[in-house]
Amino acid sequence: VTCGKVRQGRKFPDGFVFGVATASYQIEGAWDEDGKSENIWDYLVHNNPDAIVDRSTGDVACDSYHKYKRDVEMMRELGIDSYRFSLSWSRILPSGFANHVNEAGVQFYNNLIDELLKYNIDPIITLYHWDLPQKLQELGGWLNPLVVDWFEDYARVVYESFSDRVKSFITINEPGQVCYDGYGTDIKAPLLNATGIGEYICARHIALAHAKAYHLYNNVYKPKYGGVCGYTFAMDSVAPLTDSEEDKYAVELMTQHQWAIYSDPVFSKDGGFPKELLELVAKKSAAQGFPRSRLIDFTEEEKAYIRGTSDFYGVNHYTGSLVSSSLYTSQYAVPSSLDDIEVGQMIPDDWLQSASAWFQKMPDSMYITLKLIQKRYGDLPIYITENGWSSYGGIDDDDRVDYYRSALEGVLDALDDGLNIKGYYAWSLMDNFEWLAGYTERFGLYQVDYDDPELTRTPRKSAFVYKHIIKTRMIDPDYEPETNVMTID
Ligand code: PNW
Repeated sequence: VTCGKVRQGRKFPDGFVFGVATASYQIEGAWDEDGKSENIWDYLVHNNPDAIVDRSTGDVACDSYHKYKRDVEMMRELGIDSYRFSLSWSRILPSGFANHVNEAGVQFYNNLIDELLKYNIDPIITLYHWDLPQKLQELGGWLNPLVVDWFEDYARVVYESFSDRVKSFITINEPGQVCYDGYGTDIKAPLLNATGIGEYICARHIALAHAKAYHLYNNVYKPKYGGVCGYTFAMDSVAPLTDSEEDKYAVELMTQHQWAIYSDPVFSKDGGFPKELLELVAKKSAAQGFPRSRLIDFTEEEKAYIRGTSDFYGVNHYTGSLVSSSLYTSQYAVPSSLDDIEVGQMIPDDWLQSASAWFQKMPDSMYITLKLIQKRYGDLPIYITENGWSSYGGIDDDDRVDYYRSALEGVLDALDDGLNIKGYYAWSLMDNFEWLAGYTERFGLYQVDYDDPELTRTPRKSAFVYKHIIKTRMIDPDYEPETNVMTID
């Protein structure tokens, strides 16, 4: 692997989309305003404050509910083409169900969309970025098979409200993080920690829910308005520890565990869950005395229903690891999905550590990740729907600048190889509520001053560098911003 390789003069193709991404709970605040009800993150931060590193909440966050015009102004400063944001389900449907639509919630998003369109910024909506209405969680959330219908009902309200002006939808952000982090472990709300059980039940329902929402868009709204509907996955770059066949197989198993269990049902030729994973979990489950496998396969009819239900592949990429079965230790809970695959991971010491414990800078990881998609599913339209670096704060964010430059070099390398990459969204427009890490980890191109009641946003060095890349459509490794004053060009 090469690190920091730069070939001068390469340009991003015409029509390549540059954007920034955010998510509702992480930026909006206004947690109980204008009829919004509690979601699983509101519930977690209010009832279990110790679960958040700095005991903070998203009650106010960046207050984008009130400051959205400033947010759009920042996007104009950056010169981006497109903004990816998510909708708060409990703001639109306070009961969780479609019996009552909260018009004030819909109005907020209408205002935001209209402000974006006024300045030619293309909105791309994520329907679900982790903030399930708490009332639905009390009914089991993503573990209740009825969630498939609840999600379709919500999607219908979203499409009815916005698809006249919004042409791109993403059903769900990172099913793996919803299922594994939220139900199979305790890394995200609702912290269920049903290891080896919750993630597999959820994996089934979330694929069906996505597919149902896709079919609805495809059958009813696409013919009327045009537009596209896709699905976004978190992908680490997984590489073998050694060249051995065993370690290559470990890469395949880790891939199946991390993301292919969610994306194969939609993108693989035959559909359904990955074969090896199905077999391993069935075998382990039997040995553990379970009367049936903890991972329930789809029926043939379900497989056909889910297969092919995405107009593009959305990838959120940050980090990577080296994997090997020799790194597996029996420290994992039994049952659990890491115990099911018996693969371990390691991070070499010389990969730069970010402010997030899980996040080190792996050389060439963007390129490797994009090639993994191509290898598994062939050539298909790809959007990089998130990518960015975490720091502890501060305006001179040289590590973030380096990270963006190398990731975007990786995108250019992949474009050179003929991959159909259509756009790139930086995570994130500004610092925001970083889930269990609260406000201790900063991902923003703009710094947010949380001590200031105005929540003033200030551009970091990386904001000027990203702006320059967008404007020139090239990566200049030597570019240094001459000013710290942002303007709208
Ligand atoms: C994303 N990984 O999650 C989320 O979509 C954002 O909401 C979040 O703020 C951002 O990353 C930063 O954490 C991730 O496997 C999911 O390495 C998975 C990984 C990384 C980030």
